[in-house]
Amino acid sequence: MGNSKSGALSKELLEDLKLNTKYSEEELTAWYQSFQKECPSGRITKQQFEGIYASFFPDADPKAYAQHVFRSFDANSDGTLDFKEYIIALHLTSSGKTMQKLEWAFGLYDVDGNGTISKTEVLEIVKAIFNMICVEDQKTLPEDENTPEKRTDKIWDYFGKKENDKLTEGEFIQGIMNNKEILRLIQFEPQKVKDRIKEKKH
Ligand SMILES: [Ca+2]
Repeated sequence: MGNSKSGALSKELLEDLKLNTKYSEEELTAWYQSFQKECPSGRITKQQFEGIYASFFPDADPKAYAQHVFRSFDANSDGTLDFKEYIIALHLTSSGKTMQKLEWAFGLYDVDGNGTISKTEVLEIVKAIFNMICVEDQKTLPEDENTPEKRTDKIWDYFGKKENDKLTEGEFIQGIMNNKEILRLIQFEPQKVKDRIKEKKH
């Protein structure tokens, strides 16, 4: 990542992002311009990132989820994301390529970063996801997944794991490939995020 603080989006970065996100040149250029305006330093802080999520979900509490997403993209843990990390953080979650998305999801769920996922870590992320579902929508969830605990049990059962077992990245990805239900349960209604981002940008 060059540290060009001002000016246009470099051709290299643009190509890279087009490849990684499926967004058009026009969209990326427009987002880059507003990013530059809001973050003249070229980096976005955790607080600013939380603010963006808060504006997407005014009737819910996305803070915890935003923090987890932020953590999973802040590779060097310096508390900021550059434009590339920011775009991927905001958009990979809703529209990335499958394998890339699954690798990212593993990092999201591996809260302590030790290379495996425990049931407690699943529950932590599922709780953060529940905070983003407004009360009205929560009422429409199926009986066996309408609390973070139930949903976590269901996910853990699908993976065929016992209470204190751990999930490796390989098992995580394989499990999701084998059972589409898991993917639905581990993510926050991606279509909704996508719609909100669209509403916001246009
Ligand atoms: Ca872990």
